[in-house]
Amino acid sequence: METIINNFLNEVASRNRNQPEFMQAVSEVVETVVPYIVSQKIYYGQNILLRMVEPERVISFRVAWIDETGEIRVNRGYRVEMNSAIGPYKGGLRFHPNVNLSVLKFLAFEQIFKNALTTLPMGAGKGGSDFDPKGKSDIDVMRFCQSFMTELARHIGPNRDIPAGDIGVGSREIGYMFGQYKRLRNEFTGVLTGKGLTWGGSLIRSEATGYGVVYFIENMLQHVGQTIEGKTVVVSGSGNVAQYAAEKAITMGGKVLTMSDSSGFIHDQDGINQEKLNYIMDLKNNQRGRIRQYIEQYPKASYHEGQTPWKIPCQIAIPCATQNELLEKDALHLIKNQCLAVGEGANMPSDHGAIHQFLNSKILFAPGKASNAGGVAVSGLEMAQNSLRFSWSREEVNERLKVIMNDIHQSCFVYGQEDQGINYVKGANIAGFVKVADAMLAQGVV
Ligand code: NDP
Ligand code: 2IT
Repeated sequence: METIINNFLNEVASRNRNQPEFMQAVSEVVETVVPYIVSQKIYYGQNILLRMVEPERVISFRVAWIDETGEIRVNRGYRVEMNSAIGPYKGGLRFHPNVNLSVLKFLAFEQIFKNALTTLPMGAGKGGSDFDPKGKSDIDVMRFCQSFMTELARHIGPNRDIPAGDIGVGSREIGYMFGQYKRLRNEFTGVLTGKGLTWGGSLIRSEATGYGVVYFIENMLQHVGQTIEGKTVVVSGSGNVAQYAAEKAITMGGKVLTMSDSSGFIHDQDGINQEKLNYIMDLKNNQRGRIRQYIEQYPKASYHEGQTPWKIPCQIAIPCATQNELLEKDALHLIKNQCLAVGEGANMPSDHGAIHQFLNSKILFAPGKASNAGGVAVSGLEMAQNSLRFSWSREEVNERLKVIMNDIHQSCFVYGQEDQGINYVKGANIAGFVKVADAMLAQGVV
């Protein structure tokens, strides 16, 4: 088995040189899916995984724009259209200086399995730019978004490819991009998700990823006779996913001790309650400030510059910032401190070593492609509402989100059974694979 896996990875690596994040995401899937393929007559010999790792289409383009001082700026834009076996390409756009093809291909690859797990008919894509919205004026962000969309518009559409937000792309950026798309096409369609509530957006979309990860953690805990109530929770990040993961954990009786940004983390031993979280939401979403400002408002808390929060003892850990933010040494701290459950809000936040430490310990570990699927799931519900020209209530969308997270947990349960309990990594990878592979087999070699 090891030889088959290594030969496969060598072949993929030789075609994707200098793409470490992409190879990391592929290896994690291959380790669990290849043994399954070998055991299943219908998949073996069809080179399905080899087809899945090759994007159907990769688009790369120049984004030239003039900033408010009159200087001409140039960024690079991308859209990776990864897989359309079960639906139109679907996935977010990331604006961050470290965006490159390796990062977007890892995200697009994970999106294949995640979108399949949601039970909704969505293929996979991801895109973005090395543009950094941090510290930019609204005018500069608008000009960049308009230039970016001027090229992207020709490649997307409500039945072809439906982008959404991700790191650095929130409601402001979606608004500017939607406005430009509508102007170019002279059509009001559901081409982007994460839209504002008065112009086609869905209730609960902003909350969905964070709420979903907490629903998933609750599912895992219930399975071993526990709940979130009364447990200590460490959250990283302070963006969209982190904010609503913290909010739901607080509502369900958890005590949230930390939040962070790329500069450091804050630790509040008394717990971040809803009032304190509202302060963080205003600081991040309106003032676009830094998490260190929390201790000016709440001086009993502490700020740890340049550090991640994984040494703080907790029962539940929810990484919600970015890839490879939780390393093997961090996993060892969590295990030593008797953490019970780790639910990934971010995409691939735990590195290879950390995942293996979690799997070898008794920790309940939910990989992002299962536990953060609530965001894209509600994007799918936004698409459905746009097609119906109707909007569902907050309760209706939230109920559907809960059912979807439950179903994902159940799929992991079915495919991830092992002697020692459920292996959620294996369960999520195989359940996602089976759905897409069956569609690819039915549609022939394309
Ligand atoms: P936001 O841009 O709203 O927030 C990102 C947060 O992560 C910020 O606190 C940011 O800090 C921090 N961060 C970003 N890059 C780094 C870095 N290199 N090192 C340390 N911290 C970093 O993004 P989201 O909350 O939307 O996304 C967070 C994660 O969740 C990503 O992995 C994303 O792919 C994933 N995700 C998002 C979904 C969504 O619906 N939005 C759905 C599913 C997954 P700073 O402000 O200092 O940069
Ligand atoms: O990683 C993700 O699933 C997202 N950023 C959300 C994608 C979407 O289309 O809502």
